[in-house]
Amino acid sequence: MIDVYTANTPNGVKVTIALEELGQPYKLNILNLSDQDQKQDAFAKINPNGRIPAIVDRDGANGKPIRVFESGAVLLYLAEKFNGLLPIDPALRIDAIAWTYFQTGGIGPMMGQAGYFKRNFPEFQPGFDRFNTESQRLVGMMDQALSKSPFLGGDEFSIADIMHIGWIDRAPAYFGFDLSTFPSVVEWHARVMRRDGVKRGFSVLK
Ligand SMILES: N[C@@H](CCC(=O)N[C@@H](CS)C(=O)NCC(=O)O)C(=O)O
Repeated sequence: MIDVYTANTPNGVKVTIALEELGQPYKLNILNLSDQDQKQDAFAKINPNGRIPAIVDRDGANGKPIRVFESGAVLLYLAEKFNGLLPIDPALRIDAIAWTYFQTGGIGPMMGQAGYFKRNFPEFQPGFDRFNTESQRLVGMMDQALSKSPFLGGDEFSIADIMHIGWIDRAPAYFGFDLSTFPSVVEWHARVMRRDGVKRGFSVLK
């Protein structure tokens, strides 16, 4: 059984989507981020970075529980453990993993900071512009890739798509991101949101 520690956020939804898509049972622990549940000592043993999402696999390697933090690592762990959500072909597989890193190193922090400036320092335009411009460039890269294949990792839906869907879904409301200039991303968003596992992954957190 997998214990999931998460919340209703673009990073938090990744793990519930992955487990729903993989058809695996899990125990959901929803943390209250406003109450700082993620900064409590007990949670630091699961994620020393004090953030969600994270998991504990009660049946980890060598029969011992294992904790995994950082959403990219969590999805890789689940994909490998349950043999799904990653292409078998080595070239396609590493491409899906590259897009997974792209999300945690690019889309996540850039969109996160754009939203932060929009909400907290709306009068400081240079702060917002810096992160919004970079977000636009990164989504432009996704648009290029998605104009050639239905999913970020190629023909197969994979963890690469799960990493991005919550961010793309929320960016318009979060910081006024205009998706309409990225038609392939708009089509991909609709394609991914139609999947039953994706729908369930979002709805269990609402
Ligand atoms: N790189 C991390 C980012 C995790 C992250 O920033 N999570 C946010 C929610 S979307 C969080 O826990 N925020 C609460 C806090 O920073 O205290 C990952 O991909 O797992």
